[in-house]
Amino acid sequence: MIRLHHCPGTRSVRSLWLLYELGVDFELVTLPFDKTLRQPAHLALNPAGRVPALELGGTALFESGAIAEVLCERFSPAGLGRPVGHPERAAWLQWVHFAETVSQHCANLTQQHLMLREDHMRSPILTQLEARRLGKTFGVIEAAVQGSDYLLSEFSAADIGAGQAVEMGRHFVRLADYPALGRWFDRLLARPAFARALEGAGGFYARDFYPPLEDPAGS
Ligand SMILES: N[C@@H](CCC(=O)N[C@@H](CS)C(=O)NCC(=O)O)C(=O)O
Repeated sequence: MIRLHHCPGTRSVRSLWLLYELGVDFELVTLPFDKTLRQPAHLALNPAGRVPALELGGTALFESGAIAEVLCERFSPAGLGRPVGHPERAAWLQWVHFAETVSQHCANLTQQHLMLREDHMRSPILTQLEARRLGKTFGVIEAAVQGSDYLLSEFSAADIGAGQAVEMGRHFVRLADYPALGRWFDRLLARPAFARALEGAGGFYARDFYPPLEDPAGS
């Protein structure tokens, strides 16, 4: 039995997209992005009170990179995954987990722009710094996909992790500044499994783009 606990528009899109690409049977539990994640029933699956959480044969996994590794190992070792001994194994692992280097800035920016509702709670400096640091991670992907369709020789779970992170990040850093990344991202968006995994995500970000906040006049 495979059951994914998911909130639309969040990192669990990563696991959902992968499950759709793998074409395996699974049950989807869609949760609101609120205190539901702090309920004992959810904490029993993800003790940090977050998504994704994946129930898989009697265990619960709660880290998206580990979920990608385990699902690929089991269902697509040399397709969406890269098995031990494969020449692209190390690079595959690195990109699967680089998704979190991108996502940490998306999470901080989401918190600043969306979750902190009062202006006095927000830090313009933090939004400027985090947007710059997110842009640097986009630059790393930009360099990797110059002249190639995907992060590795073929589409893989590495593109899924990083692609989902860029989907969040594009609300804070303009893709137009990263043309090769933009073409790679359009290629990913054209995949039916990605479009399906993004269903219902539209409500998460109220705006298409959140520029860094300006410093208050005189400070
Ligand atoms: N490193 C974890 C991060 C999971 C995570 O922070 N998920 C966010 C959604 S993008 C969450 O559930 N946040 C709820 C909260 O912090 O209350 C992973 O990749 O699975």
